[in-house]
Amino acid sequence: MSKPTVLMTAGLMRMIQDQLEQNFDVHRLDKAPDQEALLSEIGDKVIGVCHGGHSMHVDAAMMDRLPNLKLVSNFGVGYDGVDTSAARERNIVVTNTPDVLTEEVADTALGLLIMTVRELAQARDYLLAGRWAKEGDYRLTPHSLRDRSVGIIGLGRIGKAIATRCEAFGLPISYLGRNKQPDVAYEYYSDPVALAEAVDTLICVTPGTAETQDMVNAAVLKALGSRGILINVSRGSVVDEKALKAALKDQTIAAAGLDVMVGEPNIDLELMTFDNMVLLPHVASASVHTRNQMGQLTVDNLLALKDGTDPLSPVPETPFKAWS
Ligand code: 8YV
Repeated sequence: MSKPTVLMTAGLMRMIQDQLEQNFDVHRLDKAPDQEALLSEIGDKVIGVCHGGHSMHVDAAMMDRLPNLKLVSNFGVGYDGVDTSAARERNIVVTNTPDVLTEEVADTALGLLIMTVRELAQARDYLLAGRWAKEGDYRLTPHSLRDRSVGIIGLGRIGKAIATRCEAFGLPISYLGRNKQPDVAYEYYSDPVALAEAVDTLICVTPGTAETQDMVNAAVLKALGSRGILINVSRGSVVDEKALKAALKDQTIAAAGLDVMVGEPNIDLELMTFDNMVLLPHVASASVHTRNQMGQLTVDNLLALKDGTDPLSPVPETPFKAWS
C-alpha cells in the first residue's frame, strides 16, 4: 500500500524528516526547483502539510492547490504563517506545539531582559575587544533590574511563565490582554499606552496577528519613557521597528532586546547599529531538548491523521471534529 503524502514547506530537524519519511511520501516544497510544477504533480495527493520556518506562508492559494489537505502541522507555538480562516473554511485542522516550549522561551526572555538591562552583551564585546586590560573596568550600567516594574503584553502560557520568573526576581507585574483574567492577581490593562505609562519594562509575548501588528508603536514607546526597556520574544510584527529605531536614537526609551524581528532572517541591518540594543537570532526555544519535543509533537499530529486518531494540539481557530 502506498504511503500517504505529506508536503514540507521548510527543512526541519532530521528527527522530524526521518519520522515523516518512515510514515509518509514526503515532498519538500522549499527544495522544489519549480514549486508550481510540484504542486500540480502531487497537490491532490497531499493530506498533510508540515510547516516550519518563517519564509513561506500556508495561505488560501496554497490550500486551493491541495484539495485533499486535512491537516497543517505547524512547528512552533506561533502559527502566524498559516491562514487559519482559510483552513477553517476548508475543514483543515491546524495544529501547533504549545506547552513543550513554554519554560524554555520564558527562560530566554529573562536572559534577554537581564542582558539588555545590565548591558551583558556589550560588556562581553568590551572584554573580547581587549579593552578591559587597556581601558579598565566596563562602565557601571545606568540601569538595573532593581526598582523596575514589568508589563507583559500577552499573558498566555509563556507570558505566565515569564511572570512567575519576574516574581522570583521581586518585580511587580502588570499585563495587557484582550480580557482581564479572573484568576490572575496582576494589574490588568487593556490599552498598551496605559500599560506602558504604568511600567518601565515591557515584555512582548503575544501572538503575531493583524490585531497585534505594530502594537508597540511610537506612542507606547513614549509612554514607556526614558528608563524604558523593551523586550520582544513574540513576533517582529508586534513592534513598529521604525518607531523603535527613532526611540532608541533619541533615547525616548533606554534600551531594547529583540529575539524576533521583521523579515527574519533578512532583518533591517540598521537594527545592528545600536549600542543600546541586544539582538538574538530567534533562539528563544532553540535548545535540542525543547526543539526535539516540538518536533515530536509536530510529527505526532501528522501520525494522528495517518492513524485516524484525534490530533494532539489543534489550535482554537480550527477545532477538530473528525477526519472527513
Ligand atoms: C519556533 C517560535 O521554534 O514557537 C514559535 O512560535 O517562534 C519558535 O519557537 C520557530 O518559529 C521555528 O522556526
